[in-house]
Amino acid sequence: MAEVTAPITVTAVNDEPERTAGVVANLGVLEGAGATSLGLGGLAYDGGGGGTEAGQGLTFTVTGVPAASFGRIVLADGTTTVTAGTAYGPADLQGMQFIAGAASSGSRDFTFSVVDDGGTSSGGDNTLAEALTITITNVAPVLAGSNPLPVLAEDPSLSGNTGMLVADLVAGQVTDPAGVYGIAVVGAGSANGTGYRRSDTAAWQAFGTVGATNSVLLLADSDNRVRFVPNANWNGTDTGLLFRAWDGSGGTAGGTTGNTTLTGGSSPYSADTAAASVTVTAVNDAPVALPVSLNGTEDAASITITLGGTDVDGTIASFTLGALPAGRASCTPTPRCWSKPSPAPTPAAR
Ligand SMILES: [Ca+2]
Ligand SMILES: [Ca+2]
Ligand SMILES: [Ca+2]
Ligand SMILES: [Ca+2]
Repeated sequence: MAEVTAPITVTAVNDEPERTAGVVANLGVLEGAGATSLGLGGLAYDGGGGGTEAGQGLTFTVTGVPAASFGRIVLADGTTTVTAGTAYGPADLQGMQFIAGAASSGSRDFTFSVVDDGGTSSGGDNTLAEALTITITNVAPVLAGSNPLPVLAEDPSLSGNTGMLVADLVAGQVTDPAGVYGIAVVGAGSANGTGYRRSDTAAWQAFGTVGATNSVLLLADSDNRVRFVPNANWNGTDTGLLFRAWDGSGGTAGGTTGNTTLTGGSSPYSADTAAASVTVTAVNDAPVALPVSLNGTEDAASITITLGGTDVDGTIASFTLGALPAGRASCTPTPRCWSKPSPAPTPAAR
């Protein structure tokens, strides 16, 4: 039997590129982090196929970047923004960095593809997709103190007691990588007044019961205000409004309650609290004269009159006589009664 030689053609099928060195690993940074390497410096790729396609040309294309609010990817120069859909050289890829944006926390992906020039015919695969997740961890705000509430005069009118913007209360007192956000009120009671109030519109409302597990969250915006309503006639300095800085990375704005049991670290609340002081200055209230009634013995040489009065401030200095007993006019029998210093008796009256 004659042998027949049948030609067999093996068609090359392209394999996807392979990473031959380096790692593509997730990246964690703190809120507000400056340019931080993506850790791609050691990367190397070839055309794949276990090295049989090492000579293929490669193209590196960034396929996904975080939104600018989360942060941006930049080249090694720290300023040139990397954009999705753009091809970069291998050295550019190796030097890429991340700069955190306004976001205080969260995770987003950075992706790129490595494409060789072997094509995709006959079921070939020319693309290696790479991805890493960037996670931002919040940094708690730091609270240095509180600015004082405006000075009040004793017994302020409610309409005139407009308190203070939360934004002014903490102006210059809070540092946070993402910026000042607001306060978490953890105490609002006072024995010197009917309490502190808050307002985010024209209406004032009481804080109610507040504490670590139900702290009232107020944005430092152009609406939220706080004020103190002192007791009648009270004056002095009260420090009953106690709060932490709140960076908004947890909890909901709008006067809702938040749990400030955990503070500092990566929490939304400052480790330190601050007390807002409010000074109420004394106002001198008018004294009140007490009525005086007299009893004496007929023909007595004199009847002692003791003047009395009350003053909420304790500031009675003197008495001014506005009217005297009617003296002779109400005296019987006439003409022997007289009084001082009503008009001195005239000789004719005696
Ligand atoms: Ca290949
Ligand atoms: Ca923060
Ligand atoms: Ca007074
Ligand atoms: Ca007085």
